[in-house]
Amino acid sequence: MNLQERLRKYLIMGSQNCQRDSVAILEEAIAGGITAFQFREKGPNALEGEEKLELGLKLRQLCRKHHVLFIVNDDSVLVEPLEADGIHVGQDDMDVEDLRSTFPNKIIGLSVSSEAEVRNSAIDVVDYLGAGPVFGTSTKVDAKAPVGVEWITSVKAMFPDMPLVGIGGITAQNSRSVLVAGADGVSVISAVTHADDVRSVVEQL
Ligand code: 3NM
Repeated sequence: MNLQERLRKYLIMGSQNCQRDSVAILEEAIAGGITAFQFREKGPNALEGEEKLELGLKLRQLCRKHHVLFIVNDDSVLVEPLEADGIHVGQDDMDVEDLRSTFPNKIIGLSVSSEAEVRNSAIDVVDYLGAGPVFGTSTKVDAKAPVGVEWITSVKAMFPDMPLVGIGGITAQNSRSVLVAGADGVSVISAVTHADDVRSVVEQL
C-alpha cells in the first residue's frame, strides 16, 4: 500500500476524546477497518509524562499487531520510544525542516488551512498534508474557521502528488464529499470516539 492508501481512514485520538477506555475504542476502530492512527494526547484533561507514554505504548502495540500506520501528534520526544511511523504537526508546532533533519526517514504530516500557511510552509520536506477544518468542529478548542471542501480541492490542485487528508467535523454522512473534493483520506476524531457503535461508523466512513 502506498501512503495515499494508508491514509484512507485515519483515526485521531487521545484519552481526552474518549468517554470510555481508549484502548477498547482503538480495537473496535481497527476491527472496522481504520488504516492509520494518530496518538493525539493534547488539550484539556490530556495525560502527560509517564501516563502519556504508557497509553501510547498500548495503542502503538495494537497498531503494530494490525498493520495500522502509527503517527504521533506534535511530540518529537515520543517518536523513538513509541517507534512511531511518523509525526504530525500543525502550524504552531515544531518546524517541519527541523523535524526532517531529526527524522530523515519518518513520515511527516503538516496541517494547512490557508494559502498563507501554504506559502509559509516547507511543503517539500513533508510526506502528507492535512487540510481543515473542513467543517465546524468542537473537538479542538483553538480550531480555525471552517474552510469547506473547496479548500481540499485547492490543496490537491496545488500539490497533485502529495497525499492529502481532510480534517475537522468529518462524519460518516459527509466523508464522501471530502473524498470527492480530492482528498485521499479522511481523518476523524469525535465521529468515531463518541460513536455508540465505533466499528459500524468506521465501516461507513
Ligand atoms: N485539527 P473532529 S480540526 C485535531 O483544522 C484537529 O487542523 C484540525 O476533530 C485542523 O473530527 C481538529 O471531532 C479536530 O471534528 C477534529
